[in-house]
Amino acid sequence: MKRTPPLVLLLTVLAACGGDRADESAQGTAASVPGAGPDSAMPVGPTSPQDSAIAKDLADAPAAGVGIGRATARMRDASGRDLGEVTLTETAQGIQLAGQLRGLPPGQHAFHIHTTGRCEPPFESAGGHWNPTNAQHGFEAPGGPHLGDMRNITVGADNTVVLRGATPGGTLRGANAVVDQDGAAVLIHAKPDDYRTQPSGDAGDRIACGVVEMGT
Ligand SMILES: [Cu+2]
Repeated sequence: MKRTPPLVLLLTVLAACGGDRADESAQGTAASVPGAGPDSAMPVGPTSPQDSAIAKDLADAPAAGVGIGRATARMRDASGRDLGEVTLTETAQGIQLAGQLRGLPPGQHAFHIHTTGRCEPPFESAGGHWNPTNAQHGFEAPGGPHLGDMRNITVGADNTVVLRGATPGGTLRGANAVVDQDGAAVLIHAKPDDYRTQPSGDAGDRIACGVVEMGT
């Protein structure tokens, strides 16, 4: 590879100054990500509004779990296509969810835990929202939210999303356990959750589903 010291020096200096454009250029030079052009950056970064909302949800939650459990949900669309995996980790404040999914329509989508661990298209088999505390649906509803309510996810133009979620007060196997006799499922809907319409946020069709499986 032909080296061009003046450019490298310039990039180094700009990166050291914290210039965003220089950072992007330097990263693009250092590591080429297949299929990742300048317009396909992940929309949800570590400092997104969604992350801030999740952090606040958890900070406001009373201690719930003991932080020992881990589970996964293999997400599939109605045709059975594998979209990726969501990991559920029990923390002292609740369950945190994380994953990278592909093959979803761009835009905002509701992201919930539903009460039954059955994913038979069109996924009505997963039942309603996981709601062991008999709450109202939605972050903005009086008496809400359900334990299974999570913040909307935003899928990028490249049909992928790095998602995060949290269910403050929930546990995998302790009090208000998500993994009960009939299990549970992680669901993604066609539309965003409006955080207030009963009983499920006017989120539309169920477009992806994954049965929650406890880790070993
Ligand atoms: Cu749902």
